[in-house]
Amino acid sequence: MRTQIGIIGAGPAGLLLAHLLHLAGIESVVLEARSRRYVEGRIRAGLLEQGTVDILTQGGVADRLHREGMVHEGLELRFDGEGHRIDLHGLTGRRVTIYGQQEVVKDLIAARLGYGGPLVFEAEDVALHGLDGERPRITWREGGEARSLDCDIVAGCDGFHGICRDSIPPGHLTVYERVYPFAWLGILAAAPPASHELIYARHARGFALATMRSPTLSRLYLQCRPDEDLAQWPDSRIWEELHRRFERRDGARQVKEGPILQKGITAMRSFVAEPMRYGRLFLAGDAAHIVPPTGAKGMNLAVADVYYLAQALEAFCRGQGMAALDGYSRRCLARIWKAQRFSWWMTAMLHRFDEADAFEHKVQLAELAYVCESRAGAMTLAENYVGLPLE
Ligand code: RFL
Ligand code: PHB
Repeated sequence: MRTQIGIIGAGPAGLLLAHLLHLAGIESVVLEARSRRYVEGRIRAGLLEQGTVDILTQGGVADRLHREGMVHEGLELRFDGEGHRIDLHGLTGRRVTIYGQQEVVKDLIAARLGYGGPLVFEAEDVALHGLDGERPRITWREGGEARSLDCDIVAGCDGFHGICRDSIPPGHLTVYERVYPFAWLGILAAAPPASHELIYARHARGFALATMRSPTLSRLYLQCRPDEDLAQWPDSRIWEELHRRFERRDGARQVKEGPILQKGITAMRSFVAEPMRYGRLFLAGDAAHIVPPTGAKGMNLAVADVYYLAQALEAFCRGQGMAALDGYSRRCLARIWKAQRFSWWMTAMLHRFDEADAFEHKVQLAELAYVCESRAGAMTLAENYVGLPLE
């Protein structure tokens, strides 16, 4: 088999890249390790920057997003038992949209299958060969049968635990990493959201976030230990802890309880591998970088990467040589590092650090107060949260 672009991974990055290439008349094959059911059911991100919505809209895959997505113009920071609204739209003129990542993935899979684009699920033992030459080859097994694909370029969109980054020989990548001493316990519950906007709460017992998927589905997160055992968290303990962390001075209980449909623990990490390229392999999304979810940047960065990669691949496929592809990594990383800084900053400002002393604790509260009381402080949060421009 032969194609122009071999894409590893059918997450938001791989599927959107395949779609943007299709719109530009470029052929690709997408290989995914998991089943369609699994990738469509994987609950993860939920917050889309306006730039992400614009890319999906221009790509013609946002009809359902515009029908079902919830547009937000602000968010709440809660600390010391009081809420403070950050007026994202008033400050920046931009909005964000709540729409589950798995819904984006479903829409992109439907689009891909709708025009008959090759998309292989349950591809086993995917391996890359000849990346430093002009004709890279991808091999895998499908239903026990050995398969291979020759291509011009390989796009590594296989997430943090994929094989693409590890296919780069030692010594070619520089890795920057920070692992945080806590994780998030996340639940999806059949209950109306606590508020019409997201609430980011800093509490002495730890951070908590109240977000949503629809007017009847809440998504709630609690800071927990990195090695937390879910078995120690029966539903009643989760609700009790949520009520305490969102507590208000007036004693009002805002979090609404309902049947818990899903529970999980998410590790918190900052990670960047540079450059996002080796020979004819180009990395995009979580395969190259991870951010802690506090800034809601992970999926948005994946979308920005493939937007740039699709442009560079178009130039390459039109016969303009490697120049645009040579600039890909640098162009992405300039934006990625700003999102890394923002995600790290939001994480530091809102979480409980066990080793922090009384001085650091006071500084953390002063920083929150500054962000809420100063227009410049609020703007720093708002312009990063809604997404820096995609130049
Ligand atoms: P994905 O989504 O991990 O997709 C990679 C795909 O590659 C497949 N794969 C392979 N395929 C073939 N061969 C192999 N050897 C393979 N190995 C892996 C995988 O099965 C998978 O289908 O990466 P991608 O496309 O780069 O997308 C990145 C996003 O998924 C990620 O950044 C976000 O989910 C992060 N994130 C958030 N991002 C946001 O923008 N806004 C948010 O509100 C937000 N909240 C979150 C989040 C991530 C979370 N978790 C669970 C990590 C909240 C949470 C709790
Ligand atoms: C989510 O809706 O899952 C979500 C929203 C904002 C975040 C993280 C997760 O910062």
